[in-house]
Amino acid sequence: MSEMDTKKATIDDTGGLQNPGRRKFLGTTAAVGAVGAAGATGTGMLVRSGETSAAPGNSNAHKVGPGQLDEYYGFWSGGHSGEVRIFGVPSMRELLRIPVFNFDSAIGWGITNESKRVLGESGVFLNGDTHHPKVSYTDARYDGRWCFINDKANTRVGRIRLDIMRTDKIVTIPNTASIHGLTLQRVPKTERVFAAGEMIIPTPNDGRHLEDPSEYWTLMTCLDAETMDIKWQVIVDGNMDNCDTDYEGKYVGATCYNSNRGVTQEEMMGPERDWAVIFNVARIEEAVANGDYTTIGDSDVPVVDGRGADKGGSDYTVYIPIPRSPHGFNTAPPDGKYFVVSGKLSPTCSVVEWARVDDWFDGTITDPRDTVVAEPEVGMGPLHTTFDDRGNAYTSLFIDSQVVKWNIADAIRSYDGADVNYIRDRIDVHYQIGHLKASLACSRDVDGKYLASLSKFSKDRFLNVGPLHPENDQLIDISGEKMELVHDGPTYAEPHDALMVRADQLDPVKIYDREDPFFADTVAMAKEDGVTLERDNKVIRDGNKVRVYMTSIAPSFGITEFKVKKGDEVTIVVTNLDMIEDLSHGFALVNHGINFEVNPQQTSSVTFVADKPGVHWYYCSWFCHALHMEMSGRMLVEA
Ligand code: CUK
Ligand code: CUA
Repeated sequence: MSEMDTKKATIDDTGGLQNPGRRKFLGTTAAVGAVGAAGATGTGMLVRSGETSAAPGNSNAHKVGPGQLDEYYGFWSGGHSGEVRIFGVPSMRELLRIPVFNFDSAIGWGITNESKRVLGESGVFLNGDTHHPKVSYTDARYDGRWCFINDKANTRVGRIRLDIMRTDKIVTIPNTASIHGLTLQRVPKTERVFAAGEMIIPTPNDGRHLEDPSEYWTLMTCLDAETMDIKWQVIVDGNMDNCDTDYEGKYVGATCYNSNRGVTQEEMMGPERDWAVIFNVARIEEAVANGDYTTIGDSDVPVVDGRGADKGGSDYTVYIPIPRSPHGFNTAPPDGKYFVVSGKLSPTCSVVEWARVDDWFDGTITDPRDTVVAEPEVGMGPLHTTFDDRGNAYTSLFIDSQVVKWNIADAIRSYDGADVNYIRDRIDVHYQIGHLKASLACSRDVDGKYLASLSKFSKDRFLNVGPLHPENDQLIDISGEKMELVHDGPTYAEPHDALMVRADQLDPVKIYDREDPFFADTVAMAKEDGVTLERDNKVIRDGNKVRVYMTSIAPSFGITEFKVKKGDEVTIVVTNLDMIEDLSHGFALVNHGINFEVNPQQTSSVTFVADKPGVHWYYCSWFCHALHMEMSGRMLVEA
């Protein structure tokens, strides 16, 4: 720990901040309005002193030696790289990159027919922006079926199959723009996926109301987790940011930082209070069943009207006032009794009791603010909150570049007037922390062992690699009274969120099942051609369409030479007959922009036009054998 350039934060008795100047900075509307986010960043960077944080006594053996396996799978979003990454935790070793909305040269995502079927029409986009990976639940425990992920850039939701670790569904969400918050039903299991549209637009967005923001809206979308069909949408006041569900399968809620529905920064930051909006899923689905909905433009998705913030809510929604542009929305495990909304421009977190949300919908509470049971002051720029198994919350402080640990029960006592200090600890992070997530903290199995801190700046922590610095995803041991930084994890652009699943909660396959639906359409095509993929090496001509079926067994392709005519549409289908774990091949066709993976027992295919007469070599791109270099063949294209 001695090399750490950290300062030890001081905690005063009131649980407040050690630097009144900074508190004043953000507490003042004018100052915030004047400097905006960039100024806030600068302030965070300036307050660093040189003291060292030391926290002896934590119990975790966080060193993972060569050959040792990690305790957790970490699912990291890849931000505007458009992918999802799998880390081993606590080693923070990157194990896999799973392309979702992006193009991937290594495995041929966006090149193969199988990936193009998943990408669908939205495959014309080469970019995506993933923020919030969420692993599916059964009874609020990770069940290893799927990981869902949002695309903020192109308004999509993707699903990754966790048995093969490949994306199998991508859906473009209509009537709204920029899916940001994404969350899942926890109980009894994940049957619904909730996607929060962030940016307000005219509905329908067809050229009307261009210059009339009072006609801009956004919607919450519910998808069927199994089919990925869109079940319904709810139009809301304001906008939406992050979201989460309860532990009873009744509600989904989202933060709103733009209750004004403003279009400039000043307008968005204006109100002293924005809100968290909670959706009553059963009532919404009842309205849909009763035909009490509209549709927007060409879309046939049922849209229920959940507006009514001025009245506190509607039949379907309640709007809970929260100070100053709240950001994170996180339900506390293991029982999900409370959720915590992090204030962002307010130095507070708001704790809401889900049971009181019941009371509001039942009519026994009339003021939505009465659902709030605590509002602790935690520090400057609170963004997201995560939890341990001992009743503590951990909030990321963007401006302070800290994680603050506070006790929920004490915060509630303090809100009720008791003289207690709910702050337990603070630790500096490097720097400008966004999300943070403790191990299993979105599930009943929360274990309070590790916390990942996703920091936007790494500044002086790594060798200089030019103007684009890596991010720094730090790992903090939270098993003891004091938090202890145990690892710096440089990452590429730009994880927003992460979660950890216990290693025994996932069971990915090592070799494809020949019946796998991922390539079932390709298998069906072969069958129509009378081809048995597991045996045949055949070229089938069908007019100007040519289908080349070949096997691969290390170190050879089943076909090493085939001939087509210029202008033919060529489909190459490769089936890897190797049964040995880890024996993947690749198929790269020189000067054709083609490369893709063929893992053990997998079938992969690509379709292109042979538009260049001549000899074109193909080769295996995954090092597989001593004769890997010789694993090649030629496509002969007649003029
Ligand atoms: S986030 Cu998406 S803007 Cu705080 Cu969940 Cu980074
Ligand atoms: Cu097959 Cu390299």
